[in-house]
Amino acid sequence: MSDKKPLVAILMGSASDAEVMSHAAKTLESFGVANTMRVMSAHRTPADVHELCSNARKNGIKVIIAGAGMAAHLAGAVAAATSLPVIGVPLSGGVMDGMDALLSTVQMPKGMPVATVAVGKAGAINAAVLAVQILVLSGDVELEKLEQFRANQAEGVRKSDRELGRA
Ligand code: RP5
Repeated sequence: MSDKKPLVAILMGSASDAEVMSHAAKTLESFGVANTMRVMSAHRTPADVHELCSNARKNGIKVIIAGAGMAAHLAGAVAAATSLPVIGVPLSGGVMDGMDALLSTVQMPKGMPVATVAVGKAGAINAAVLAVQILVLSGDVELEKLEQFRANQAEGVRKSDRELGRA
């Protein structure tokens, strides 16, 4: 946790989503991006979702990440309440193992976008990286940090290749 004002709000539909969504928070923190994490449900606490999201811009939030499983309407409900960029993370669980959440999150009607990332942990991490990319455009994160992250990733792949030793 930092004492900087949060730039990203991470919402999740249930406490049962917290382990996966914590990867979004950790990734943002690795870029020095202050964030807030809340459990709020499109179905169980819709008024709370609306209140937070309709006030988010004036409270200094620049991107909202919303993770939910099953009939995952959270990201769409967030998009309905704010014109800030919304990134949806579909989560697995239930009989369809994430396909239900993926389609619920990605299939928004025209004019109300939700930038939908992969199901689960990879999606939570990518949501944070995408938020960082947006925050680079707004000047809130230095481009050098993003480029370093990508260079480190490339170096990790090259190291794996060297260790495999089959060139
Ligand atoms: C969704 O339903 C939540 O995002 C969670 O992934 C799923 C199950 O929620 P719980 O029944 O575990 O609270 O709303």
